Amino acid sequence: MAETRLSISGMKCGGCVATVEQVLRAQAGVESVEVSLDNASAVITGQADAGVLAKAVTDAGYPAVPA
Ligand SMILES: [Cu+2]
Repeated sequence: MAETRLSISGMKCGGCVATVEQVLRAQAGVESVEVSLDNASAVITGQADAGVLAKAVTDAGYPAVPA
């Protein structure tokens, strides 16, 4: 099972975390999602492409890059 880590900026509260989780879970190939507000990061398992995941989160308003 592939694991992808993203560095995500702009998350300020649990609502932001929920939004990011929702966006990531909606992507094809995603098995599980763990978003950390404290670490400004996410860990995703599954076969999704890191660049695609980063773009989806960025497009939702939280600039993200593969970490
Ligand atoms: Cu928020």
